[in-house]
Amino acid sequence: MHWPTIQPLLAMLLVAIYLIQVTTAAEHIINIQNFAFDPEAITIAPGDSILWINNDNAIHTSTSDAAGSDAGHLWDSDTTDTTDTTDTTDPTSMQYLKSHPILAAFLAMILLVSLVKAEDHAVKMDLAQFHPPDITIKIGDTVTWTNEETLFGIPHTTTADNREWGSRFLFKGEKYSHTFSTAGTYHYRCLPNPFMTGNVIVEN
Ligand SMILES: [Cu+2]
Repeated sequence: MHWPTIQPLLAMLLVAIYLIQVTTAAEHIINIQNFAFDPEAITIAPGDSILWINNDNAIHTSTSDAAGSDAGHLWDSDTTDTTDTTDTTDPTSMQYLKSHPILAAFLAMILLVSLVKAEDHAVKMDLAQFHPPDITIKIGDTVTWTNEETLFGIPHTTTADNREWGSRFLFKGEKYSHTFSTAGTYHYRCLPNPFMTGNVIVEN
């Protein structure tokens, strides 16, 4: 498959992975009761959150033992909020996206934009005809004409009746491209072969 064909599939796959990752991020609750954590031990996935709730009348904190490289605690409810997020294992890139939903959403958006990206359409010049003679495209798309003439390799032009575009004489193997920014039907011809005509229909 060539790249423009793969792009939408790739984008859909990554958006699907993103949605699965985002919807599987869990929040766990640890209750503080009778001077104890309940549960005392908990297993979570990278990207998950833990919410500690104090049900005692006494004041408690949730403070990690482990000192970081700058001698700080990984989390400490005394210095931050009562809620904190911890990653106790090295997250993979996908788990990283899971714990950074805004970044993941941004990447998903870029991929979606690539879906609606402008396309390039090919029109062949052969046997003194345009193939296909009529082509329907979207605003922003490009048409590329290529002389693939099998009849003595005679040269052709692609020339709009309204002169919006006009190529020089294209010899066998040569190309000419034009990008369309306005909707409409564009009739065009080959100057040395006036019977050789085509239409580009540009839709919104
Ligand atoms: Cu021609």
